[in-house]
Amino acid sequence: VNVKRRLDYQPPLYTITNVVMHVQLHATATRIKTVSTVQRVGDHNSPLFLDGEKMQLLSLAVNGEAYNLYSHVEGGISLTEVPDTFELTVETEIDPQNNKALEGLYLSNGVFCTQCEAEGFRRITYFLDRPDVLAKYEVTVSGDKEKYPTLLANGNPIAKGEESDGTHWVTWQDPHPKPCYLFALVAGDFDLLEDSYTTTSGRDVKLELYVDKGKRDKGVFALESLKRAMKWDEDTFGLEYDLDIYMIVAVDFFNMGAMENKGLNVFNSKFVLADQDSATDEDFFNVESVIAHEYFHNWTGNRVTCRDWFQLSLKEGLTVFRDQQFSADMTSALSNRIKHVRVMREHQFAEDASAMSHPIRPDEVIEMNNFYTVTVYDKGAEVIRMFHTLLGADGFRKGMDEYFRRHDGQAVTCDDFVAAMQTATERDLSHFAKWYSQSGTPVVGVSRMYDKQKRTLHISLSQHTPATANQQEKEPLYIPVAFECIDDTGKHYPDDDGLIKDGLVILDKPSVSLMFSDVPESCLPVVLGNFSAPVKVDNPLSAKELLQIFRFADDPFNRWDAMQSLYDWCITQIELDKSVPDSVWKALADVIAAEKDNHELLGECLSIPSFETLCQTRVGVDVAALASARQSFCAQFASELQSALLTVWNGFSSVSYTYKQTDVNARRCKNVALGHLARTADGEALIEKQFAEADNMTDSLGALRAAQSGSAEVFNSLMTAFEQKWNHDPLVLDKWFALNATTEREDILAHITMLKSHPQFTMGNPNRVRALIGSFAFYNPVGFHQPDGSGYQYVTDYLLELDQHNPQVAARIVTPLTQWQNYADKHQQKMKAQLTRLVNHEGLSKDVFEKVSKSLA
Ligand code: HT7
Ligand code: ZN
Repeated sequence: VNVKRRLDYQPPLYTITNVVMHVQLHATATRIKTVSTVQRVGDHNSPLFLDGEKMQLLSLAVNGEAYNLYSHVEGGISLTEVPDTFELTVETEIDPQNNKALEGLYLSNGVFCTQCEAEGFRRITYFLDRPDVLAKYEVTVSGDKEKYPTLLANGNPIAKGEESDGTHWVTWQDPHPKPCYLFALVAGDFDLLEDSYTTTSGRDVKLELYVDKGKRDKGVFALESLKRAMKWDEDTFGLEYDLDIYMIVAVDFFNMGAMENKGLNVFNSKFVLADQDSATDEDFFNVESVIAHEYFHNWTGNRVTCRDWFQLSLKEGLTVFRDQQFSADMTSALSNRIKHVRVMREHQFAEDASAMSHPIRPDEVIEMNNFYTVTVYDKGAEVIRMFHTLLGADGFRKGMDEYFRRHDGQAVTCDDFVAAMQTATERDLSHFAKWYSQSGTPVVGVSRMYDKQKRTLHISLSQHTPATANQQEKEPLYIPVAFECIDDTGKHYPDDDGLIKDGLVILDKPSVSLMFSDVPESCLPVVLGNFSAPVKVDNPLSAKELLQIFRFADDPFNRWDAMQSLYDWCITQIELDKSVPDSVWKALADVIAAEKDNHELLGECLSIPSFETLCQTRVGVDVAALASARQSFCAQFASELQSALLTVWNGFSSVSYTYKQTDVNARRCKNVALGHLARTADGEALIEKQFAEADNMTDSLGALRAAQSGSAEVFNSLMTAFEQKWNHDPLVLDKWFALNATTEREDILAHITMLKSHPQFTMGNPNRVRALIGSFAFYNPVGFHQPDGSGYQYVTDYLLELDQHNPQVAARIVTPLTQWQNYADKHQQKMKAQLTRLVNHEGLSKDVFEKVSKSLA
């Protein structure tokens, strides 16, 4: 296998400055004629290597003359003796209808659509498919007018016409040089939503949103979100849109969430279509955030792009951070922050503890598609957030301005980003930059010593990063630790030496000591406010102390986190066959009463840490034992706090649905409470009432989720009603598939087998596959980790089949199997047996091979 290494980067030997393409659409035989202006870079005689895969080469010409000094080599063609500057004409033929990998140009559901990031353009034509080759494109798309009335590509439409044979064509011109991964083409028959936006400097931009026929009304929220994102980027970063038209197309078959192609974003319809009947509050949130994410890429990704794919976090970490800030401004800061932290703890920490652990800027890659990870995206965003914390909003803005001033129109590296931040703010960020190269989750240890006589408190903060698969040696990082010291009356204390500045302690060596004089014994160190760094914390605190933090910490994130730690502690008690003290139940009832009107905090505080989060605070997890301890805590929680929970559930008088933050918070609170009440005798009636009366998907789904932990009979009858109602809507049906897949039941594997033959299920659609098989593997711990290994075997069987069609999606769903390190030996053996089966399978894709072989190494 071909391993690519970051340090082997070489600038391109040739570049392409101009591209003129003609694409003649045909379901099984699309023809593409590409005329590229090629230039030799520097003084050399090396051949010109062009990437190309899975196509037929029809002809090749240099300066208009047929050229035969080329040979097919692995992954492309090699041309010798080419002139220094010339026009290269390549004609290729591809089969979009049978492209089930959904990379390059594919035809699904009657829609032609491209996905070129990371390396899909090489499935359309032979090209220098690398992000540091930037060219201007003019693209003519032609196709059957009746089947494909809409023909789109990047940039502005400059000409169109019709032929007598029933075809028509449109020519698009994109004035901005771009790497080929941002190329896009779409053709189909859509409904169109139109709008416009005037930028601060007065440029009128046409906004166009293309959706499946009949779904216009479900696109309104996405279009409104786009305008909010455009305004926010102007206000926050001074960044305006730079073309006359911005198009978004929603498609049903898509490997990921969305794609930021210049001027022509392609979206998974799941992140565009939303209305109150069919979308939950969470769906609305996701639509707004993904719309914003792709829009923000126009500057962080498109105008300034990546030099090579190892630098992916340059655009993704930064753009995720930007969309997080936007969402926090549009909705609310606390629930957003908690959402991000859950992703980090449930998924990124798990990745970092597995053999797929990698720095946010990876060093070695076999298949680039495998590196669109929670590490590159979400830990990458946490690193950007730390810049923001350290430099302040103004310093960060200065750094961003400098980054664009230096690099607009270029393909650059993470080091270039750090350098711009550093120069603009006159800070030495060289130690901080180690976050780009070191993988693993640091553990920040907190220890304290109180001297009763002297009334002094000594607190030591230490850091340690456990070795990871790719790196044995770890160095101390530069970690901003938000810090509060509070006593049991809520009084806050400064440290003697002023090491706490603006609420932050910089932990930049193995350990740092803080001294507090003349303080009471009840003083506690409260660390990592707002999750100020992507680390785990080892701060041994009793239940009483955690409750003290909940009562008195200034930082609302810390208050929530104290409750999470308290629940984790309670579950540990149960694992140790001990009971949860009455004082805790009493305190929890007080918490609910005290925060009854603070729906946002209460909703979050009533949520018990997920099974996946609990795994990250334990080693050698015995799945059935941990799941049963969690269950039993949840059951006690419900019975001990039943009347308080009922008050919460009743507390939100249901006015008619609007997606506004106060209502979102209240609905969340109500649905979390219902989830608990499901485990009580009254649960059934409440669930049925909510399900019957719901005027929106959030409450319907809230009832169904709650029913999952109540009686099977009620659950099944509600599920049947839901399926009948929503049979026609695949996006809603995905919720139903996922609920089925995450239910605990003895016959879960037979049940999934039955669902695979549901008329709406198809292996060809990644959303369906993720809903059913992905949800099972990721979120049904008891079913997936069955003691006899049948869950692992089931998923493996499925992946072997899926891998033949769509390796990218197969490689994502294999993730839980590769994270065997966290589980008890008995699980590990059986997980590895299936991984071995996979790795030995003839014809396995390099996508799955990379993850599985690393995991077994
Ligand atoms: N930049 C986009 C990444 C993406 C992608 C990558 C590989 C294969 C398919 C893909 N679809 C989209 C999405 C984003 O981060 O905005
Ligand atoms: Zn992105």
